[in-house]
Amino acid sequence: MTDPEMTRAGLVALVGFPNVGKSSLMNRLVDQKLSIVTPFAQTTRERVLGIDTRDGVQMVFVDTPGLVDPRYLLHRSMMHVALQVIADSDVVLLLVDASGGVPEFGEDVMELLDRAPKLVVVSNKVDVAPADRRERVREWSRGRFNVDPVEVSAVTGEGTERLRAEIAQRLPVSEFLYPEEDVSSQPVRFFVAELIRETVFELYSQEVPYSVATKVEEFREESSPLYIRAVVFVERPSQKAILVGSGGQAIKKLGQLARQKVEEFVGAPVYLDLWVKVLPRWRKDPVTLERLGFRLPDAKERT
Ligand SMILES: Nc1nc2c(ncn2[C@@H]2O[C@H](COP(=O)(O)OP(=O)(O)OP(=O)(O)O)[C@@H](O)[C@H]2O)c(=O)[nH]1
Ligand SMILES: [Mg+2]
Repeated sequence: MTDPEMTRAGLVALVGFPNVGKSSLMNRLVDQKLSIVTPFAQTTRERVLGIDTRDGVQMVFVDTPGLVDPRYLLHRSMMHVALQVIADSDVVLLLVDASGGVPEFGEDVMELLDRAPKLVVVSNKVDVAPADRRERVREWSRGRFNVDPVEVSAVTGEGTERLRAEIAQRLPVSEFLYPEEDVSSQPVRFFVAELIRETVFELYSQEVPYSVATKVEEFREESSPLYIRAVVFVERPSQKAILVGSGGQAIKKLGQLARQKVEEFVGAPVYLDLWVKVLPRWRKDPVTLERLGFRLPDAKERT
């Protein structure tokens, strides 16, 4: 047994603009592919938990959707999740893409970040960032938050051990929050749905994936191969036609690639029964969003 007086544990939020590498860094820190990664912005839509327990320290990472100006009700849900996570965490990792520009956050976000008691600015993608850009992030971090950034690459792993040490020293002395062997508190169904959605990003042109939501509707663990029935929701019949493709070729490819990822994730053979359904305007409709499992801000915040 680990002595609870000697252990540290807490929630570690990963926040920042879309596409800065939040999900990639979480996967790197937990040594597992838990959160989906694509070259496109606004991939992550919900909070994704990744737990890492080693050397008497338990870090419960919370990957979040990018901080965006909401255009859809779905975006409001995404923003709400990110802000809530900042407020709830023990340590906040604010990620910046060192190969891009420095972010300008709105007042509401800045206020929350200023109040976040333990903020670590993380300059990511240093493997591809020129020296002058890295320097700009340093200046920005010192100017805005009065701290030096920790420079890392989620892709090569450079700097991540230092980051781990910076996180550990900021975590409160506490018993572990989850059993030591847990890697997430989310159900396998969630990860399966996410892997299907990631594959949609890989196979279809940029507009379609943003209209897609995925849900696992049946998961028969006792069958061999595992039987999983999942639905890919789109907003319009024309998108359904694109997803299915002529003679069902496209959906077949999607099913095959997604099945391989799911098999790797669950470590067992899988029968993936994939369906496409039209759910008109689901990104804008509170009822369908909630049915798909998105948490919405209170009605008064939705205006
Ligand atoms: N070269 C390089 N690319 C990276 C690094 N980290 C992430 N990327 C790439 O950046 C892109 C976005 O990565 P994600 O991890 O999906 O970014 P995110 O911040 O989670 O994005 P959203 O969920 O859309 O907000 C992907 O193509 C990654 O492979 C890094 O350290 N170096
Ligand atoms: Mg992400």
